[in-house]
Amino acid sequence: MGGKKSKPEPAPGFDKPWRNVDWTKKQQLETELRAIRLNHPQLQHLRILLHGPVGAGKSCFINSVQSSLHGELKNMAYEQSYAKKSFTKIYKSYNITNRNSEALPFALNDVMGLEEMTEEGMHSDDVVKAMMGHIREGYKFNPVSPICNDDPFFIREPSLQDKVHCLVSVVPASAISRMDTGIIDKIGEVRSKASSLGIPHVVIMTKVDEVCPLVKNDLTQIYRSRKIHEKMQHCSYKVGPPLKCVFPVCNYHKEIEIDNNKDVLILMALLHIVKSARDYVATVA
Ligand SMILES: Nc1nc2c(ncn2[C@@H]2O[C@H](COP(=O)(O)OP(=O)(O)O)[C@@H](O)[C@H]2O)c(=O)[nH]1
Ligand SMILES: [Mg+2]
Repeated sequence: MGGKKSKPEPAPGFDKPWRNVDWTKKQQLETELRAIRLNHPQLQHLRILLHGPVGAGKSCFINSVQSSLHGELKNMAYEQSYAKKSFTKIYKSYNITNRNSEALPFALNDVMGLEEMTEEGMHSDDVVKAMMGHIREGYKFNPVSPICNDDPFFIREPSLQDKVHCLVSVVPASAISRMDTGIIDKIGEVRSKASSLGIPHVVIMTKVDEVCPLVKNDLTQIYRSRKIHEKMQHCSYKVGPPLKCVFPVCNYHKEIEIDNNKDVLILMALLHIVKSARDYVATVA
């Protein structure tokens, strides 16, 4: 009985980080974001669509981006303290500004949580329609039926400005391993449409603090943590994009002060998203 030899546990951290992060480069990231140019007469800003399960941290990510860029905590998108029902039912676009109140050339769009759409309700149809620019801001999502072509919020012939230029799946590190296959399939449907249109797809992995004590204590350990590496691989495998398009972040969720290390991870992810969107727009000009 009990003759099992226990294998020695691998150390929780790699000797060296597997991605390089300069934790002093927050200002440089802000400067790069401000310097993004679209060179496109039809476009005022790039449109980035966030989607993912209820409670993944989509609203929190929008607020975290705005907080990082303002140097103080901001609450523009409504977060909820329990992840039961999706709060976001109205299709809304958040324009992003910096601390000098300059509008940055991108907006983050928030849709309802994926599990709120019923199995028969055309699955991820509304997310795909939003991605293709058919849904006007202010539309109230109906969980049981997707938008109809004669709805006043339906845009028949979307302009490049109405369309989405980068798709972002927001996935919590703490739930990726046991995420419902129904949700994974819905994300997969949206991804395959994005890929057929050439729209880039990025994954934001939130709640890294909930899966690794090393990282919870010190965010600069993020790329030394085996746990985080493993969760990022899960995200890549289950959601689809390669590992280089998966970005771990820790949102502002309980703190009341700005944190340089959170900001660096959030702004690195944002810069990658915005550059992908800009490059996509350049190809469809
Ligand atoms: N620990 C932790 N909690 C988070 C993080 N991001 C979001 N949350 C919490 O997760 C809950 C749901 O977040 P919310 O942004 O409303 O999710 P949404 O449904 O995707 O918009 C809130 O209670 C947040 O405080 C994170 O990075 N770490
Ligand atoms: Mg939300």
